[in-house]
Amino acid sequence: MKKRVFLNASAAAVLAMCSAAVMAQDNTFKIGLIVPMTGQQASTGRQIEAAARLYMAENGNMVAGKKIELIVKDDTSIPDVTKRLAQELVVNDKVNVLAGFGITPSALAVAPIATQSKTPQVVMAAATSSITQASPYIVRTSFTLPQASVSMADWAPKNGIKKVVTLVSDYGPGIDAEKFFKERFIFNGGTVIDTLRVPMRNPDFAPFLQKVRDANPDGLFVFVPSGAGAAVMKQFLERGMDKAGIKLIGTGDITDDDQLNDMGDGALGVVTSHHYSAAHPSPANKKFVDAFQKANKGMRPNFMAVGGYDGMRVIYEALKASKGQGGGDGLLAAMKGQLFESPRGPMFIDAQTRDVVQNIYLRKVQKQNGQLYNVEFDVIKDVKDPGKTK
Ligand code: VNL
Repeated sequence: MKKRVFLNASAAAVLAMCSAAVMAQDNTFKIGLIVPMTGQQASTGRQIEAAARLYMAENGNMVAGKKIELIVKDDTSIPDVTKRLAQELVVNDKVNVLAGFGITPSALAVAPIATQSKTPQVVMAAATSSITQASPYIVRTSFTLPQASVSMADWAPKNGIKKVVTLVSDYGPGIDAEKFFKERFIFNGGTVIDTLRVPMRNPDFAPFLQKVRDANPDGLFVFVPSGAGAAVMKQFLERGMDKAGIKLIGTGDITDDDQLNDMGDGALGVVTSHHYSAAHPSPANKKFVDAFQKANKGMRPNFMAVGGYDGMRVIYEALKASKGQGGGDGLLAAMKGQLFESPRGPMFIDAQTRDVVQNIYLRKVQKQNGQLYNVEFDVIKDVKDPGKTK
């Protein structure tokens, strides 16, 4: 009799455990974060992962009764790898959201998977305008190159830079930067003497910079992806191009907060246009930067980190609003139209385009507390992606 009671009790316990396991599975909400953690874009993955973990530490891992699980995968910035990882995450892990995407080709490689599986794809880094048109399930929390570039094309000719050469990485975001800078710059009365494109992988900037030096423009407009800016800056200075009177300008990718403080005083005075600076003077940003540095051995967050942090916010709030109902479509609907204060300033997910509308700041590299920062001195408010109106 005693034995039988024991058996029954243990059977009940096993049953309870089983259903707890099933429940736990049902109650898990999985985010598959695919980023480059190694290779040329490793800093992008490091920044985004750190920011995603910070967001979770600050906001807990229970949302709408579900336990959030973050699955991080390294795609080494190879689009075929990104695609395979996304497939595995959707089919095997049954993730609820795909997120990350360090470079444009990786974001584009996953778009068909997002569409077929009706899985929201939150692009936290890649910034070619057309990405959001590759799938109705893509939502972007980073920026677009047209968005950042036109503001520089408005600022430069008013500030003595009338003849420029452009130098961009030869792929999606670089071509966007070149096109939108050039069009607006010429519209504003400027002259583009030459448009140079450097290979995206293992670029050698030297021969291109020599060409620029010989052309002797007022300014050199540069776009290179996050992680490559320091190399351009070094060679620009080594060639004495600043001393020759050529002003280095560009989108903020070149004075990336991840590298800026190590670029040396030669970077002082460089003006760029971008959506995020670690020096953005708002209480929300101070709190973000302090918490990020505290959690990451003093690492300064860059614009990739803020894209990751805000991307997590968009996912959390969508899950809350849809109460975990409605699957991918329910989530997507709740991502559209989100309006909130980011560490970068106000930001908005345009419901029509699923792209980010945000302020673009003009910033100058200056010293604050002995460190180099992009110090904001002007703002163009609520900029929509100019690439979408074409
Ligand atoms: C892209 C755009 C990548 C801007 C970046 O860094 C960047 C992209 C990795 O769309 O590939 O700063």
